Amino acid sequence: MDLVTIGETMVSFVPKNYNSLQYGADFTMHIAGAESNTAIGVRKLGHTAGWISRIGNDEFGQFILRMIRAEGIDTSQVTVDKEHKTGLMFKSISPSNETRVIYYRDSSAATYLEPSLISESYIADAKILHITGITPILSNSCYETLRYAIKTAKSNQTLISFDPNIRFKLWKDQDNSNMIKEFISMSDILLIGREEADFLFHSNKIDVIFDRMFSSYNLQYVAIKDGSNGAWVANKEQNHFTPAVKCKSIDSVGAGDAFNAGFLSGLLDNQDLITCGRLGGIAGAYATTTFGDIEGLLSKEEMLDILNNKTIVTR
Ligand code: KDG
Repeated sequence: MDLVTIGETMVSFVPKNYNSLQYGADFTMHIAGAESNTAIGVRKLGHTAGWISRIGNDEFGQFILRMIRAEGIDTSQVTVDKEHKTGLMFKSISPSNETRVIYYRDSSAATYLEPSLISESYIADAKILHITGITPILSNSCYETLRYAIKTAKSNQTLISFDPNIRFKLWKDQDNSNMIKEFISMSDILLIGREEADFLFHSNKIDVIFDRMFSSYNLQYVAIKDGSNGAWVANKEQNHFTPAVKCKSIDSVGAGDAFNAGFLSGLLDNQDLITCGRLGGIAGAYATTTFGDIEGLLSKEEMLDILNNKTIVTR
């Protein structure tokens, strides 16, 4: 596989209207998982990808599996948990278009991922292992699973890509910064949100943040994603700003995962740093044009048309 990832995917219920949910809503069913979002994005851009997870023995689990398989992701490493249910989440969209997320995922099947479920050869054969800071927060066994996968990746030259994806709703009252930093210290590629970078590296100046990142950790590549303001991409020698791509944005959830997919697909294709940043920026922007996390992910053909400013004939 070009990319292998580990994490929870939930069924995401997206309301058709902009009411507060206390007044009721009609919902459409989607899938949402930062890791599977990135895997699907990479796959759509022409690479192979596998998703390691655990789902409940229920219809929601089957829905997730069917959707992810339909995108061409390898799901051979997904296990079914007969005792615990698939996690769910609900989106609530305010009239000003702000999306809120409500989780129903405590003790979900995915929180019972454990190191014994990880195949050493599956990780060893991958070019990139992509993980996020959501998974280790879910449970101690999830934390241990990631540490085991990273250890395996490291002894087999599999690159480790990490997105902190800080979800304060999951942190509850605990400060998990040190755990996130522990994962950064084990990573080769760091894909991080601007606010997360400011928070973890105690500065709001990009140059200071890059200095702190590259001097404290053994990172090869970093991307700092700042939503509609653009992104910065860097390696040890250089950093570049990538302006944001203009598009009709309706829901920003999933944009960071799509950016990761664009950036990582560029690395897999041996593109230069600036092109990787542009691929990330385009993928991230188009992901915001739909209410689901994956529906706005671009195919390779669409991506190349946009990258090359080709006029798209629609009729
Ligand atoms: O990045 C978007 C995802 O984070 C979200 O849709 C679902 O994985 C998810 C989470 O844990 O919040």
